[in-house]
Amino acid sequence: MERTFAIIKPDAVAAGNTGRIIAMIEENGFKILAMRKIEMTRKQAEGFYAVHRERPFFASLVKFMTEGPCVVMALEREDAIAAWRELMGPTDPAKAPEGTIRKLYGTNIERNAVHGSDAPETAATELAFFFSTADLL
Ligand code: FUP
Repeated sequence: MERTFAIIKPDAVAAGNTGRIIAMIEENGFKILAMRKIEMTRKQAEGFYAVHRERPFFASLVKFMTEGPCVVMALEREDAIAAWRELMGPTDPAKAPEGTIRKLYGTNIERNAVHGSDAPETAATELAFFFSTADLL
């Protein structure tokens, strides 16, 4: 079993797609270990996306991620990191295959509905950023 970190981003929450995305997560065999609806502060968004801080889209990304509530989740499944990224689809919804969450609910490369960790190390860091050990037992 593997764990990954997921976010239903502010665009998808505001559009009323939280329930449909959670249903897709469960239909695809993920167990939701922990889940919380939050409004990210600017400091949290800047910290979470610190790896992108030199990129031209950073300020806009932080603004988007703090514009309204999002849902943070710890997911567990066999091969969870790769399986969740496959279900999300690629970063740019325009390039996403039919049936993926970003194809269904994403708008553009920034407003792309969901986040997922890209490797075991980032999954561990991102899970610990939003959840405590006691949330993940
Ligand atoms: P992903 O792992 O698919 O979420 O993609 P990245 O880690 O490359 O990017 C993280 C987030 O930065 C994306 F979800 C949206 C944002 N981004 C942009 O806004 N513009 C870009 O050109 C690339 C990424």
